[in-house]
Amino acid sequence: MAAPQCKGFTLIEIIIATAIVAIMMVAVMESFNTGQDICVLESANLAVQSSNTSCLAEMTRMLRQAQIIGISADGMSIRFKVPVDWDADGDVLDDATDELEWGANDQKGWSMEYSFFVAPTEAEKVVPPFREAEEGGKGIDINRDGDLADNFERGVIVERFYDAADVVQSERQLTPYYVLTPLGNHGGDVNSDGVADPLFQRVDATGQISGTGENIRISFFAFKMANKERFILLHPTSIVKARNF
Ligand SMILES: [Ca+2]
Ligand SMILES: [Ca+2]
Ligand SMILES: [Ca+2]
Repeated sequence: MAAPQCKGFTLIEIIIATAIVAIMMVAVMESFNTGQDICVLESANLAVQSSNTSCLAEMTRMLRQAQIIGISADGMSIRFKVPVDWDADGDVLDDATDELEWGANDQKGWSMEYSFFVAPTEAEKVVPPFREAEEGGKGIDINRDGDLADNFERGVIVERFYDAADVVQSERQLTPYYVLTPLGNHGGDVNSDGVADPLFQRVDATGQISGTGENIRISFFAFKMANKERFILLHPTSIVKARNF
């Protein structure tokens, strides 16, 4: 009777088994990384969306009651006043005439502005150091129009208060992410659909651009890098009936 053969692993079998385990490990790690990427992207997306909502709601709320002073030629800023209870008597009306009293920041005669402000340069070190976004340099199609040929200026929307003598008294950043506008062509076409994309634009009741329209279209492209390759680009828009042009 032959002795039972003690069957071990051959070298080939061990190499194959090791290779299979290694391939499985790589697959697991990759799915973990992808999961992490999606998670990072999703949380950045939510953050930008929620900031968008509050920033757009804030501008909409103020402009709805505003007396518009003017929109800049490139559509990247708007100046206005709102009714103010400057004497804290519980109303925004002149005691003698019953007319609305206009101002800003609770001060009669003041005005306020929402404006695109180019993010400071690296030397200024106030916000993360990049003011220009070049698709070619980054290798990403930021405006998702199928090419790497577009360059943008990155900025933020700021709120400024001017006193009655037209001197800026305070300034605050409204958007915690970047707002894009074409480099060298502020207010131009961001998403390459042939239509300019200023922050503020007068439109008529049907939403068509009109120099005498009584509505204001507020619109911007919010941009945020989630990590080195992934980014968020949102385009919140709102139309406000401005009663006091
Ligand atoms: Ca008052
Ligand atoms: Ca592009
Ligand atoms: Ca456009």
